[in-house]
Amino acid sequence: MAMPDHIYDEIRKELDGCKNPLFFFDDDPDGTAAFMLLYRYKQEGRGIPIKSAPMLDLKFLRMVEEAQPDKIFVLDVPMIDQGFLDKMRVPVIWIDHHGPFKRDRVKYYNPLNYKEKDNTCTTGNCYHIVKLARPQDLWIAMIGIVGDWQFPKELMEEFRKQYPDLLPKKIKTPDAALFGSEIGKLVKIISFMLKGSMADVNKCLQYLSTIKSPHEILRQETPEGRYIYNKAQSVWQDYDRLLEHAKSKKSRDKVLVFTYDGSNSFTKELSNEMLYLFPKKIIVVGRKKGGEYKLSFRSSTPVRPILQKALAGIDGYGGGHENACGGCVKEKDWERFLEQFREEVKKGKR
Ligand SMILES: [Mn+2]
Repeated sequence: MAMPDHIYDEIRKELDGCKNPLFFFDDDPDGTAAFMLLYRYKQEGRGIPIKSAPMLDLKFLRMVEEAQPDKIFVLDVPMIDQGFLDKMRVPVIWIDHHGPFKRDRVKYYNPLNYKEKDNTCTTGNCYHIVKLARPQDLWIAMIGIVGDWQFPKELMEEFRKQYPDLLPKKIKTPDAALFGSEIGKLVKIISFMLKGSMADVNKCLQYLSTIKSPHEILRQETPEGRYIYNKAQSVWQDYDRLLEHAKSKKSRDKVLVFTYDGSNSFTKELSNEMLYLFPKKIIVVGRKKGGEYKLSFRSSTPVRPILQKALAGIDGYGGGHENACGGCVKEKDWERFLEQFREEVKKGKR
């Protein structure tokens, strides 16, 4: 286990000791599955996915005022603005596996603070919090774990026993699970479920909180499962079109850049799949929106240090994991940023 047992107990007590929790979570499979696990356990409160930027800041103050929570949980969100924490009048519990960061006025749980290099995903940690009460939610945990390219042996084998059709014996690596199995398909469905209008996303989240088995979605066995499946299908078509486009991009050096204009944010999903298809490249996927590029970086070697150096003198920011991170760069600085990025990649090779 990534964190000591008593830590998981401590977080469970935080959950037990509140009546109306507000959950902020990253809108990817890891953040969403982490929220689902805690929400299905608690059966109270509400959740708000953090879309478009990997940061919880004062923009979200209004939502806190509306929800009037007695406790706030922040799941899989890499950054919290100290200004936001200073304004909170209720306890804030932050469970994450990025950074680690230092912030005041928050209870911060990160496996990296316990074991060096243990970046067990937020879902994996949340499963340890609730598993005794809800062992039947292992399939929910799998969505976040596989979605974050992780493959913890024991849990995977347990899941394989429960759902051999979703994770066949031959699948032994996270990328094979993500891109070549039914559990991987479910990860994509949940990813795509989170696109589009907030009203519809909330409806899907509400449905997902009642679903008992992954087959309800994959085989469309219940109205709730079918709704989520169909919603994902329509988004999937947009995604496939962009993926085809991205695959046709040629790059002469190590860096493969693909940018697009569009209403849906697919940078995480596209960059993951592009790295799977082009494992030797450093993948940069950007979506142009409101005068800036929202970016995802993927590489089989550390890319975060390159990103951080390339941001020197650039109007933008970035962060995340060593090999998978995100960022944002103003349009006016985009070309210069790319030059600096390529330059840093070259320097690294020398
Ligand atoms: Mn994560």
